[in-house]
Amino acid sequence: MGLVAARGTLTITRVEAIPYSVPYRVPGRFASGAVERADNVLVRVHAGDLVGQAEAQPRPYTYGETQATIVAAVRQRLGPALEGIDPLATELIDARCGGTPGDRVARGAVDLAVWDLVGQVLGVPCSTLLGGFAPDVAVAHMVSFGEPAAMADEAVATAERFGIRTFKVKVGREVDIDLAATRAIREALPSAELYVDANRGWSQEDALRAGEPLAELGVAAIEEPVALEDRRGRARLASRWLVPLVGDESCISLGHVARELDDGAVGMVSIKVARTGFTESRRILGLCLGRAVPVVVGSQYEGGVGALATVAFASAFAGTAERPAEATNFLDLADDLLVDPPEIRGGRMAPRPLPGLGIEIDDDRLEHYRIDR
Ligand code: MUC
Ligand code: MG
Repeated sequence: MGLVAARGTLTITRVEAIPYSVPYRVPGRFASGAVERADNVLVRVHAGDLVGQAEAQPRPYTYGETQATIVAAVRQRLGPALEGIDPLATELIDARCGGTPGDRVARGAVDLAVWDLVGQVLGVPCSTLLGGFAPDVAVAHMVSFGEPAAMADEAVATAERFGIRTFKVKVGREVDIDLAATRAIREALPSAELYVDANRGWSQEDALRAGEPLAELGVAAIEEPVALEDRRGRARLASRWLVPLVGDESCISLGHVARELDDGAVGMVSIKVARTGFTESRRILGLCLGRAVPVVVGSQYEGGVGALATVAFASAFAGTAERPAEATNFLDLADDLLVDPPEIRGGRMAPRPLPGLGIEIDDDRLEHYRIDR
């Protein structure tokens, strides 16, 4: 079926939100919170016989959303707003889902599921639809809080098993512990690329104290050092540090990114498809390219379903493929919903060469882990 024939012949009939809970092998622990289980929501957008799918990860400490609010937003507002629309009309769908400042992760997942559907309708992988820049991308692994030696062991094991060479070290505790953890990983992996993420855990003084020794340890970037409200402080640190200050929680939408760039508060932007879908993430990328500000494709501890979306976006554009994408923390899960986990070889991941995102859910596992019956 060609594009012209496809348009208008298919409409979205139903949107499902299925909450599920998968245990972690290595819980995600960081300055702003913790992820002890993957209490996520599987979003399914139906049109004809096709189903677009995506995963929403609630992060109450970042967006105020919980598993329950995501389920409610999809079931009560976003799903009904999409019924009857041509799934190829992604801008119309985005407009229908907008209009509120909240529900970011719910809206991000709906957008990703719609794009998965679009790819299936057209018979093209999302990575190709979005831009098809690279066949694969290098990936970065986030190392959660633990004893410094244990964090180094985790990084070494991940490097040895998957060939990963880039690690984002969670900091934002006591500066001395942060430095000890970063040093332990640096000593264990002397040639690895390291950057750190404080998740707003430092005071301005902590950040000033940590910046120089971290640079001496060869840290390539420092993410979200201080409180969100401290816009001047962020700008001060950004102008002082020789390495870029990465905006994550301060850059959760196109408007936020514009403000942070105007403030001179960030030198790199974390784009997370889990919160801005493909539609708004692409706009954020354009804004950053227009200001010559580099981006990193970030993660919110996605499972395998989310990782496939992250890698599809990261590989689609020159501006995203040039840096390792954070797509590997599905490795921390004790189990997953996918029939086959994404593969990482030589520190790289490829989007699935299948229509849409190539998500194949294991029905038995979904039945086992869903919590709505
Ligand atoms: C990050 O970059 O901050 C922390 C919380 C979350 O949702 O994702 C992480 C990663
Ligand atoms: Mg971050």
